[in-house]
Amino acid sequence: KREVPKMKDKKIIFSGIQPSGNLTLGNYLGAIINWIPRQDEYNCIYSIVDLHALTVRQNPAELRQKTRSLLALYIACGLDPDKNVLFVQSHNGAHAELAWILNCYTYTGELSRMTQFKEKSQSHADNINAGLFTYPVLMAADILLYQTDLVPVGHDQKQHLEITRDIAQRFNNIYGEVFTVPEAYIPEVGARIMSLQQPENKMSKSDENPNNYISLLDSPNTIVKKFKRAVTDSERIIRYDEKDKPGISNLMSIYASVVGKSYKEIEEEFQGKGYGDFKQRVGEAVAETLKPIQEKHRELMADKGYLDNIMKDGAERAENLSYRTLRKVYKKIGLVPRG
Ligand code: ATP
Ligand code: LTN
Repeated sequence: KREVPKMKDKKIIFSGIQPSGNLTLGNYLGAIINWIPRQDEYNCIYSIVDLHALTVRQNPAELRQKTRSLLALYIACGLDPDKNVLFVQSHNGAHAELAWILNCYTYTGELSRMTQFKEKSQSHADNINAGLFTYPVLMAADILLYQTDLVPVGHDQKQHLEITRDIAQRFNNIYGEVFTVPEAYIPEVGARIMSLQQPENKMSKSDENPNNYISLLDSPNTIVKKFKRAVTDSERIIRYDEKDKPGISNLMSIYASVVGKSYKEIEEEFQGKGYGDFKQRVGEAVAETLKPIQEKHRELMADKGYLDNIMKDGAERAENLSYRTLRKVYKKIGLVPRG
């Protein structure tokens, strides 16, 4: 039996990813890669946020499969289930409960300014549901339930972290110090991996065109092919310039994150070489990085009992950690204790 970490013996990290598709290289470099080195220093809690995924219509069988696969990927990427609480969001009812309450402390005006809401409303114009609108409130509940100090995410979540902080501060101003006000951790390189075919858009796992993203489960051949086809420019010089060379700059930030080189070192490595050589090398480097993850993922997916056990255990630990905050909130706002 795994131990429930004490609430404040170390600082707390919380983050989550939606099981809305196969993880992309963007999710890996923007988020997960920054989760791995912190497992000893912090108490880390990582969720598979299936309730968030429901804001876009999901196929039930696929959602179930993707949820398990994402748990296996968390572990395959290097998250040790003994050191981190890994759990499925819907397994802890406290998330939905706190989200309802926080909805009553969040203004529709601030929600309507969220860029993710605006973007998803455009890409899913036939299903602009209320869940999509209040998505950031559920995310605030995820984070605030655990008295989180630090939230490692990609750049696209910056605005959601700001609203989370606003909600926490607003609540604390009325009722006293109930919530820790969390900080975002957004990496310098890799926080905004762009689409391979449309480098002005972010790489997204729910993109309709698989050539736009690298899935962590793509075969080495597919990975190299997708990089070879990536949209670049006509200058034929490998240098970092996000504005005028978004395609090449994106490939450079991927390569920089994967091999740990600076942009300057990359420019030197490929001086006098063509885009073809560069793309080939980026593809190979990514394929090499993903190979051990894919092998571990395959092994884990074959062991349903093991994954079920981790999920069950994670849910219990998450529940234990979060109920203290939820009870405190209920008490502060005047709900009668059940006794
Ligand atoms: P969807 O396409 O379903 O909206 P997504 O690929 O954007 O999904 P999320 O589940 O929303 O992924 O995000 C999980 C984590 O990955 C978040 O921390 C997010 O900031 C990060 N992330 C997502 N896309 C990128 C990207 N292109 N570059 C860097 N980080 C990213
Ligand atoms: N909203 C995030 C996923 C997410 C999350 C969270 C991230 C849901 N709850 C809590 C960090 C902390 C997204 O769309 N990427």
